[in-house]
Amino acid sequence: MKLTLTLFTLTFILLSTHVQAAEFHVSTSEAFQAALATAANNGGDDSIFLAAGMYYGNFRYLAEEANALSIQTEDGVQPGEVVLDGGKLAYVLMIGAEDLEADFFIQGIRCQNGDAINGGGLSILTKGYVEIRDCFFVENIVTGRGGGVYISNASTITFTGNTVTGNSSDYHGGGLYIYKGSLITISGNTIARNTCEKDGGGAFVYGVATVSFLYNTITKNNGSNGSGGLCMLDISKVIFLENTIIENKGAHNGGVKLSASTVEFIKNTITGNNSDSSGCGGVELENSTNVIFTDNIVNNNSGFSCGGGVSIVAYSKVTFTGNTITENKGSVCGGARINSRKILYLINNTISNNYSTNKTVGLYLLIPETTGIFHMHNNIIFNNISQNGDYNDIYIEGFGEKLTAHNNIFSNAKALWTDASNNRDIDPLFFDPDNNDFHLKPNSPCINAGNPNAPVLPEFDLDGNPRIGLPDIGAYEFSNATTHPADIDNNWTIDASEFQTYNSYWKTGQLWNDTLIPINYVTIAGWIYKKGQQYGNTGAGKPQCWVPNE
Ligand SMILES: [Ca+2]
Ligand SMILES: [Ca+2]
Ligand SMILES: [Ca+2]
Repeated sequence: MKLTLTLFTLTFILLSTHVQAAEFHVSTSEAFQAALATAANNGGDDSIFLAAGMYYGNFRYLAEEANALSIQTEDGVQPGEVVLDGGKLAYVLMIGAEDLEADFFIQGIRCQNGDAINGGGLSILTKGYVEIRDCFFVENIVTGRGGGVYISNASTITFTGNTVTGNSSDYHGGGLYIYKGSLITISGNTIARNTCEKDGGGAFVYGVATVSFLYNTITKNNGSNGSGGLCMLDISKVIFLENTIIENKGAHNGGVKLSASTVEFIKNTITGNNSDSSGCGGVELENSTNVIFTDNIVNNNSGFSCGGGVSIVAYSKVTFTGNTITENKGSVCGGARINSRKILYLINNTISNNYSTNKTVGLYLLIPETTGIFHMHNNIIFNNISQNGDYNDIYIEGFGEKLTAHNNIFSNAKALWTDASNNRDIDPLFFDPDNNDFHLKPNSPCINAGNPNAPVLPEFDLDGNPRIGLPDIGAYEFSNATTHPADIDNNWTIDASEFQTYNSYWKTGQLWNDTLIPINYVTIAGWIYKKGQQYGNTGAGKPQCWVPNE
């Protein structure tokens, strides 16, 4: 009925001189395909609304006009309740507007069981704007690029809140493949368990001016002959912020490989990624000019030749601050390998407990230019173990013009410092390194022992806490002054009403200080409340830092 009315309206619109947007409301596969066919050449912008349900078919929109199209769920339908199923016969949804500046908005649909050359779940060709939001791309396969999603030549792309799982490609981009564009924002997506034969088991992005990659979870993807989690090549600028990259695997790179001129790599967690025949386990940045690598946790990755945790090649400047690089394994270098041509700042990092079979373990620097400058202040580079090398903690190849090292902790270094002071070989007293807690113990010699005049000194530590007194050495500032968030009156006891308030917020999923309460915070609050006594803060990682007083 709605469709009939809409077609009547549409006829009226086409007869009138002023073209307006048309609306289609569909609930069957036939009606959806008919709406796509009509929308493709009716000369106006269109919106197609789908009712909840299964839609079997291989749907296509071949534009004969540069107008916009939106495909979305009916009001009140939850994301994923509209299921498009390709039956393993061809692509699920193909949108062709090649050489047209047509805009597309797709929201809330699930595309599954596609089988195509490129973009098994969704394939979009346009020069316009593409927005894909709250969709699911599940178990699609391709022989070419982009098992789940393929987008080519769009000028601007917003890819937000989508779930891309279990897709596969015989070439690049198991889950997602994006080819060219000027401005791409990929945020809040889950990209998991996708596989490809070449690069980018989870996602592959090529030839884009600016990529913002924010708040995504990339996990358990596999690139059997290339890189595992994510691969981006030929990019001008990448902003890589607050992503979680876990347990991806590739032959030549495990977690993330970026080839981008400018890289801002901030507050990411990179753990348990693995590269088994060559390359880097965790993060590999190549062909860069300027790199900012700040406040990242790179833990328990395993690489083959270049670096277990991190490998960076930059032609101008690397600012490497406030990171923990721990428990990584590699053959040439275990922790971080940095090739910096001009300026390298290495300030307030913790690079510990890495392992290498060959040369160097903690930090391996290549300073190839005689004019190179390297400033190393306030770092803990400790307990890195090399099977065959002489220098466990630091190995510098090349000379440089100025190499300074102040207020660091390390055991041994192959380095010709031009200026060095206050460097010590001493146990930093980590809180619980066996359980990956590299916070400082209350009696750590690193507390207030950093250089306050270090260049680019991070204002906040890896937890986001401010400096207390003089800066501490390493990525974490020791702090035992913070009370548990459940302790509303900050009197170092959690009474019954405080616990019940906190617990009820957690149970009902309400925000507490603008964040969802994690279950382990509630567990700790309950334990302190049950003990019925004052508690203290040990300075460990949250929430384990809060314990009843003995
Ligand atoms: Ca149209
Ligand atoms: Ca301090
Ligand atoms: Ca209290």
